[in-house]
Amino acid sequence: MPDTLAHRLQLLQGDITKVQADALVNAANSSLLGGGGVDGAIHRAGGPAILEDCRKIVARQGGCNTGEAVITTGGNLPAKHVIHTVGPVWNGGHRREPELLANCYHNSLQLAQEHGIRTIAFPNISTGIYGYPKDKAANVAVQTVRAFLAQHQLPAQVIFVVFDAENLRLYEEQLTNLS
Ligand code: AR6
Repeated sequence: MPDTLAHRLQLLQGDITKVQADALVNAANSSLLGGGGVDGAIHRAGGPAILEDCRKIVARQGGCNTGEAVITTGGNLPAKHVIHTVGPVWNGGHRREPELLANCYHNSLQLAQEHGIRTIAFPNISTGIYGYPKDKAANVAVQTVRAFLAQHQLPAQVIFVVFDAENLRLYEEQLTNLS
């Protein structure tokens, strides 16, 4: 990977709600009304303003389809915005899961770019409750983000935030293979 692209990718382990970035991505569900995992953590830390914005989006467009993304305030989070995207539920891999997961990353980055966002942090979408195999998901995430950055100036920085040791190892592997 060209040096300039490698510098635009960062890896962090920890709680995404603590990350200083212009936008955090939330692994939401299509209701946009909250849930467990990282979704629960983001709504808890960000407070009711996020849910208020989500309700307005639901009133306008009835939720968010798998692979699509919407943007709200970051409420009390250090991040100004939250981009909510809906990952696919893993169903064996033959129900367009890779394409839908790639859409999550691509559409979140597209929305970030449209809002002039310079730094964006992603959790490992679909790899918790939705059961997507972590190695396959890491590959889709890194390849999709890399392809987007190669074509666009913004976002300038993308931070992959891993929570568990297995994802840390997988992302280290993916990012090393690229450099
Ligand atoms: N910071 C960073 N990563 C986290 C955090 C955190 N605070 N908490 C969990 N993770 P999941 P999904 C990691 O289950 O699989 C919700 O109920 C976690 O270890 O949050 O896309 C939604 O409402 C895993 O690697 O999201 C949906 O119904 C990754 O975040 C459903 O879960 C994603 O795990 C979405 O399932």
